[in-house]
Amino acid sequence: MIKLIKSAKIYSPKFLGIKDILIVNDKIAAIDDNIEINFKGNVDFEVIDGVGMILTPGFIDSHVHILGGGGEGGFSTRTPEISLTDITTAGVTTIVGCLGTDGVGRSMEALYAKAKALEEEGISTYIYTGNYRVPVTTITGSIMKDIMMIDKVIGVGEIALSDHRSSQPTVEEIKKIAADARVAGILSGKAGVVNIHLGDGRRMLNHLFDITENTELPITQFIPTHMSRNPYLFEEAIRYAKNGGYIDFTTSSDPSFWEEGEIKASKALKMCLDKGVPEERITFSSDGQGSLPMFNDKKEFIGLRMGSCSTLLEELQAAVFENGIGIEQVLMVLTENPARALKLREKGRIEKGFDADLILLEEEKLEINTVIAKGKMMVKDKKIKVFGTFQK
Ligand code: FWO
Ligand code: ZN
Repeated sequence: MIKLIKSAKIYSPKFLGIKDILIVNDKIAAIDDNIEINFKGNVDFEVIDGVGMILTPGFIDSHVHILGGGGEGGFSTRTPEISLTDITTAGVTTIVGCLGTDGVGRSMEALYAKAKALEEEGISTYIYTGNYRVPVTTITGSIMKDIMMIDKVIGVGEIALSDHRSSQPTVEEIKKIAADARVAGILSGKAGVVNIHLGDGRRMLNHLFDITENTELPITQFIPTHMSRNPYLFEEAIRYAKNGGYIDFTTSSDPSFWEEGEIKASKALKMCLDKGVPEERITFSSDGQGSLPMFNDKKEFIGLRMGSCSTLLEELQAAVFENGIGIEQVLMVLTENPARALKLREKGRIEKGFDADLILLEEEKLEINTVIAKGKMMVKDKKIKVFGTFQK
């Protein structure tokens, strides 16, 4: 299977200029000013016209409830599992699945099966072992065995802190979880990160500052998310990032959250860059299929919406068009930075030998035209590939 994309503007995310890209099977085989090849005989070969388009790495979404989530309003508020179309039409070619509040009605085994299903359908999938709660519910009975023995498990999460729905874990419990995840990651060549869900509670990042200041664990062992959900946490997030930590902003949101002080991910990125946070410390993730529950000040449930992977592109567009951030910088938080944080080798950049995970965006409005995952066409000229055929 060979594809040649001609004359696209390449953002790798660094701008490389107008180039041709040769894709052989699932890899980027060559990037050059002008690549000419012609075959005799029947070869599976396709030329894609990239004129007027921007070519970027496929998005890496590090926090998606691929099995569905929710339930905070009772069983009828469980959210549905994700479909391949929800993912590919969002430009996502690599996804990390997780469980959330409900670690009883949803199982790690089912999460793994869903990740395998999406892999069979053509995208790259990984999972975090566990859910909001401590002790961590695993597949093998051990965090270290899950990370070392199950290829798709790259870390632990999402573990809830500073939230009325958390298991109220002690800092000692979080230390032990991170220690196990780290060593299992080292022994298996994986990130072994702990994805931390931050709620609106006043204790914010106290546990993480305590751990990174009083143990040997590196600050990059954690990926704290929802970091712009309120202005106080956002201020702490900036301090935490300046200490060398990763900070992840959730792109799924609701206007009612903004009234309560949540800072839109695109705005949070702008404010971070203006305050001198190094761009390589910041990531976006969608919380796709996760519930966005609303509670009143007595913590009573008043309703919920659902996150979507499509908000990654919406916040990319908002960052460029509403906040004036250069597309190279915005693409970093969706591609190269999550790839580095999660130690996903050969992903997150357009480089010879890297996985052929690519998006063609129409230059004017940065809308998705084509999505290629591991060299396979998933969306072509805005038509979506469903069960093997391209449909509008
Ligand atoms: C966030 C996922 C939240 C689930 O605080 O954590 O609930 O299990 O599906 N979502 N609990 C949403 C905010 C960041 C807006 C989750 C959810
Ligand atoms: Zn969460």
